[in-house]
Amino acid sequence: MRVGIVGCTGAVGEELVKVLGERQDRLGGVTQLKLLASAKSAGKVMDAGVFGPLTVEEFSIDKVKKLDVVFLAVSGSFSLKYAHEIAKSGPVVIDNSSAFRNDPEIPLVIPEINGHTAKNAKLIANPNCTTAIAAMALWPLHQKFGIRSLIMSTYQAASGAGAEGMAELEAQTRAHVKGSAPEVSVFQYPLAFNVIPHVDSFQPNGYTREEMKVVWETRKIFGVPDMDVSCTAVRIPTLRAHAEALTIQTWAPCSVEKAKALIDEAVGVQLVDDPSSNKYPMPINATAKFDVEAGRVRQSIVFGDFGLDLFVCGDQLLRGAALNAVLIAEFLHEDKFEKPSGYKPTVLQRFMGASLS
Ligand code: 11C
Repeated sequence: MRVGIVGCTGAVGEELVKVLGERQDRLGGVTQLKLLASAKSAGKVMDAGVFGPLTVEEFSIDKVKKLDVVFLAVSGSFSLKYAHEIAKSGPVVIDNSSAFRNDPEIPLVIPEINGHTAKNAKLIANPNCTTAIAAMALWPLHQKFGIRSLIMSTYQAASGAGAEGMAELEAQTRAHVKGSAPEVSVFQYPLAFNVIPHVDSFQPNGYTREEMKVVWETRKIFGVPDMDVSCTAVRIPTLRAHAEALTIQTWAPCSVEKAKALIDEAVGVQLVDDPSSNKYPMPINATAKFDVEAGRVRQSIVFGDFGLDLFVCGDQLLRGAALNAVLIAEFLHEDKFEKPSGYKPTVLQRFMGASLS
């Protein structure tokens, strides 16, 4: 497979190079890897691991049209301008930006959940990290119990703001230790020793765009346009793994034991749930791991037999970006597009649900 990465010098671009190196066998081997970026980075030599040192080239359509897959790890405005043109010129485009996620014509894909929607697509959107990490733990529960509503609170790492965000957190932490004033440019306030309930721009409804991405994207990936979803997104001073507290209300009765067994069996999620020995998901352990960690599973006090609380952590740059994108390419290569069965609430359940709320 001939592969290109546009935006190779960013935090996600660098992870794409590493993940491709690790998993290239699953793509039938990567015979050519082209690293592309803006004119500013062109000429830079990058250590591309198993692919050796590679020189970054300035992006142009001509340079990508003979490739099989092009990953875009660039801004939404770049994707809007070039993604369709690249796809028309030949390669399949897997776009990590938010540009096309809400476009009904473009599949938004987590391969383990809705890979079938990518069949024959030339342009595929990769979800927001916050959505993808939660979805991995929620999907097995949704298939069995049917998620009627989801309430999420997030604890998001600095890497969500790219390599600059991580560098700013590290610099602020060093400044704090030295007793000097923190410099702030990426985040709205100092992030070190603080939490900031503001990720992305505020929307007219008072939610942030990050919070609304969780609403829009979860509905689209699960194929449930009327799922009730609400999110409060908060930036915290961790480096690269997001943590999320999830509360679900289900259509069918659920139990902690069954939920744990379902998470344990699911691909891409690891059950970490043994409170008696202080084992639960944490960013420090989820960092650099392909699997999302899920644990602290409890029967909901609010929703009783029809609800659960849980806590998840996932590497923002991997399941939240680079790994998911590479898994999409693997899924296309494998060419298996069975549609998984989701839970369908009965008419009676819907009627009873409506009369209870
Ligand atoms: C953050 N979730 O943590 C964002 C980063 O829509 O792909 C990813 C933004 C996106 O800041």
